[in-house]
Amino acid sequence: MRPSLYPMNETFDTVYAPSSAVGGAICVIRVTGGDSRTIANRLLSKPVENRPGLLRHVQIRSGAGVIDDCMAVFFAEPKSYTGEDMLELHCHGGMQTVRSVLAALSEAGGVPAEPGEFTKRAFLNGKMDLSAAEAVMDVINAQAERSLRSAVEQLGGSVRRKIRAVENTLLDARSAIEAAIDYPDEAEESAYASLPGILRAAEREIASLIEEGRRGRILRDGLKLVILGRPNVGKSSLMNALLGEDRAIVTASAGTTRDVLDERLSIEGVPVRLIDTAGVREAADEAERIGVDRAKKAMESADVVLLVLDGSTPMTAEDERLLRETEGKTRIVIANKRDLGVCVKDALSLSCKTCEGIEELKRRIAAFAAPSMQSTAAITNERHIRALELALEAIRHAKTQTEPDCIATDLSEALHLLGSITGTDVDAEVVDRIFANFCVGK
Ligand SMILES: Nc1nc2c(ncn2[C@@H]2O[C@H](COP(=O)(O)OP(=O)(O)OP(=O)(O)O)[C@@H](O)[C@H]2O)c(=O)[nH]1
Ligand SMILES: [Mg+2]
Repeated sequence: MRPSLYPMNETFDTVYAPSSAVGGAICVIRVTGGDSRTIANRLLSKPVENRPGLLRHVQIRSGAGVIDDCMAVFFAEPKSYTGEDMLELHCHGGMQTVRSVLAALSEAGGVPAEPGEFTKRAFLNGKMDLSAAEAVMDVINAQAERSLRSAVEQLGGSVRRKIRAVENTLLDARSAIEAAIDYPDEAEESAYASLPGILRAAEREIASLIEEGRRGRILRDGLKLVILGRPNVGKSSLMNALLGEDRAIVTASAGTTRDVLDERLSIEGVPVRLIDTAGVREAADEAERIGVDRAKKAMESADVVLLVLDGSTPMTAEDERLLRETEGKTRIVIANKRDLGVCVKDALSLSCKTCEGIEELKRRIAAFAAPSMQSTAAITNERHIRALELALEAIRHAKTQTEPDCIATDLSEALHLLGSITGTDVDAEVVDRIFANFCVGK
């Protein structure tokens, strides 16, 4: 169903944009809109055939002569990504070729596309629901295998299917209320009597989607690991060992790391944000004091703290204090420098120098994310989770009401919020904001 967001008689320009990075061997330039066929016939050496989807060898021509010798494919509406007539040019990727092709497209009547305009049109033309359109950027941004799998499922309509199921429950509730409003005398015996049960079911369904979504957020945002410890125990060395590259500066003197370093990586398929911090101690100067404050702040927002000790020497008072401060957090206590000897027990013994124990650490980190990894079909988009939370509030409010009219109002609110997720009931402004965060050409 096409949402009636914009005036129905509004016609869209024919727009174009490079969809792959300029500077590679080949650059894909896409054109979408009602004039795509005219533009193709004007610029290409061969007219558009009645066999859409055929990749053909063509020359692109403008007033000055042939600009490029390349491949082109035409998709006739509605069988295209956007649902409109579309032209895709697979031209040479050099800066000047791309510049000349874009200039020719402009001369032929095209307009540069806005960010996300192709996917926005796909949504507006009913080719995909809004939640699937939003998943397109998650697919592009996915940093780990499981994140990608989750995004691909959402692209395939997993969010829409879950929302539809809850909508059906709420529609049952609404018919029960309508019966009560139409035949108030029979309300007790009618379907209205089943309303409390239906509302409880809706509440359960939405609450479990929210819970599953919160766990699944790790798939989108990464498990946040904060490396903490006193100076010189090997925190930055640990970051480098996990990353497999010399990212952080490592030196033999204490107080090397001053600021917070933030890197993304994948550990056994789990997306991770790894954060290295300044060694925690009584700071020697202002910069170090700020670094230590930042380290403590990072610790508070961590999903898992990696508390590093120097396992080759006895524990210090600072180590003891950090052990106490992180007691309530999810943490892994690490005794580093195993190659120099093992003094500290009850900790994961490893060496950043020889990499002994690093694999075991990776396994333990991945284990923390295991519950989140179960369901790659969870609703993980923050906008969707927020709408679900508000819908849950509306249902809970409905449960406290006795008048059918008031319950009906709450149900309409909940249905509106669910519709804003899939895009059947959403403001143009929200849609514009979503696609403004896309990249150009997608
Ligand atoms: N032998 C040995 N030395 C290590 C190991 N890990 C780190 N080091 C050494 O310990 C010193 C400190 O390492 P860093 O990684 O800079 O320590 P840090 O905890 O980040 O220190 P600050 O940033 O100052 O808080 C360096 O000389 C490292 O080479 C290890 O497993 N074995
Ligand atoms: Mg450091």
